[in-house]
Amino acid sequence: SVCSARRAFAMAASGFEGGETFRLSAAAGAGALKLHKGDITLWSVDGATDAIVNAANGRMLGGGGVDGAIHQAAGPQLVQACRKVPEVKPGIRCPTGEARITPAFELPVSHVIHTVGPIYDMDRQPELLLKNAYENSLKLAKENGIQYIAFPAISCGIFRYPPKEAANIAISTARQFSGDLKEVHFVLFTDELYDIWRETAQEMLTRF
Ligand code: AR6
Repeated sequence: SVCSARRAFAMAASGFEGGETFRLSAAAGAGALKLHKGDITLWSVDGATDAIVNAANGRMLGGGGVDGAIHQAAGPQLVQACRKVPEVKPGIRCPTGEARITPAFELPVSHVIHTVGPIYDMDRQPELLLKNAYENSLKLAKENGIQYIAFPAISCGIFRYPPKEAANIAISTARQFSGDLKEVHFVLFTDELYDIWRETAQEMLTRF
């Protein structure tokens, strides 16, 4: 279709083949951490069980930022699948720091993992909540046989988390799951975020 041709072109142009690769730990069989600049809705690993993570809100019915982009690219079936996720309290399907999984519909990946990061200036213990969002996404991935996962910079947009602190939490949490997934990717939307993630990875990890 025109749509998939456009997607294939955008994929090639978005440089997901390149990026930078680090070892998640020194242990034998440890997975890789890969960094890319680009649009997460275009990311996938050919032929693999793969997931992108959505920086959603508790209602899980869409929004702005990466959430809007993911719903737009997945098509209207995604919001229908989200509506079927049970509410844990009125209107809330995914409390802050938790994660939920759905199919990915028109996206090139097999699953979407929806998580909710903290609102930096409003939620108490934002460090713990951001760590929980990454950790619960990675656990859910593992439970669902996902071997390749891509995260955006959760909470670093509308929720205003300071990016350097967010990068420390994101990468140190990914490192704790070094044996469980083949690859953990971060797809950063801006040069600034990409540079911060790269510097943080250089401080914490070694290159392959
Ligand atoms: N690919 C990768 N990253 C993206 C993309 C994209 N296509 N689009 C934006 N980003 P945000 P939050 C980056 O605001 O701070 C929504 O309304 C963006 O530059 O999307 O967790 C939800 O419904 C930023 O670095 O998420 C919630 O209500 C990062 O993704 C709320 O926003 C996250 O920014 C969540 O706020």
